[in-house]
Amino acid sequence: MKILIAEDDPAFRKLLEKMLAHWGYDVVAARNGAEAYQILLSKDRPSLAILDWEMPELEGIEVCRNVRREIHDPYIYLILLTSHRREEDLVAGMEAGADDYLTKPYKQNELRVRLRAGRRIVELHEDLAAARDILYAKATHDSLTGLWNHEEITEILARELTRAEREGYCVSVIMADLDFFKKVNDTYGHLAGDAVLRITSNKLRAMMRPYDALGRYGGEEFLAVLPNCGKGCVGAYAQRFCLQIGSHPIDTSEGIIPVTMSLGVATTGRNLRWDCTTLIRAADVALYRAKENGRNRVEV
Ligand code: GH3
Ligand code: MG
Ligand code: MG
Ligand code: MG
Ligand code: MG
Repeated sequence: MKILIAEDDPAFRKLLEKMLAHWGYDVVAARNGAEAYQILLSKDRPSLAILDWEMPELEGIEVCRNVRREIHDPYIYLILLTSHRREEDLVAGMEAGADDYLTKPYKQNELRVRLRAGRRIVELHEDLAAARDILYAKATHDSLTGLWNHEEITEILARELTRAEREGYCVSVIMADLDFFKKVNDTYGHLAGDAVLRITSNKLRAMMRPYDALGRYGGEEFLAVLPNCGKGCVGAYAQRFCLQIGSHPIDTSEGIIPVTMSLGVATTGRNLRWDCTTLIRAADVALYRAKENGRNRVEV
């Protein structure tokens, strides 16, 4: 584990460095508080820090305050190591954000086990962060296709509409639905149907700009959110989708499956207030028309 030592006394710093390296830590050293804080702000920051109190430029206690104010993730475990031995100092140090407080001259074994306790806290934070990331991914993505799920793509659309109104550009959506998909399942089986959904998702995603969003709106329905894309732009987009899906049958373990897609598009006006429901409903109406007019086509 990476550890920072901030200490202005060169001899004491060297001693600490050697000892921590001997205990297996990956040691980074700073000669003053300002340098220490810069290191803690850096991308590859240490997750443990031992800070002297009295240092030039920035005191250890100030480093604690800055870290707690500015850096929340990942957690940095802070230990003040100081010759300030009064109870008020300990209270002030811990109130400034230190996790632990040790006085000089320190006892080697005590420092070693206190660091171990710090490591446990850091590891707990890391586990929590990983669990949080997994939960977030699960809560926002569709597990079959990896696309945004219904709730998230709707949220994304709502956010884009707010931003578009503020910044004065339009937003378009495409509602795309695979044609006669029930028949694909009936003919080739559900696993092949799943493969078709996955491959179709990948193909659509690959055709989009990085700032567009694609979600699985329902079973075999996809919703594309295209910020800063007007009527002409969305029409061309949807035509490309339609052509790409309709002219390239999908290779699955159950055989080569021809599929087509019907698409409805809708675009916000520049000055009217548009909400999610209105825009999705408009795209849905257009999709319904595409189905009625023979499928494998785009309607506005
Ligand atoms: P249309 O052209 O009118 O859209 O006909 P359709 O058969 O595609 O539409 P319908 O709504 O009748 O049927 C949708 C089918 O999509 C039925 C359902 O079993 C299938 N489906 C929905 N989600 C999944 C899925 O996750 N995997 C598979 N394999 N099939 C799915
Ligand atoms: Mg000092
Ligand atoms: Mg369908
Ligand atoms: Mg249907
Ligand atoms: Mg459908």
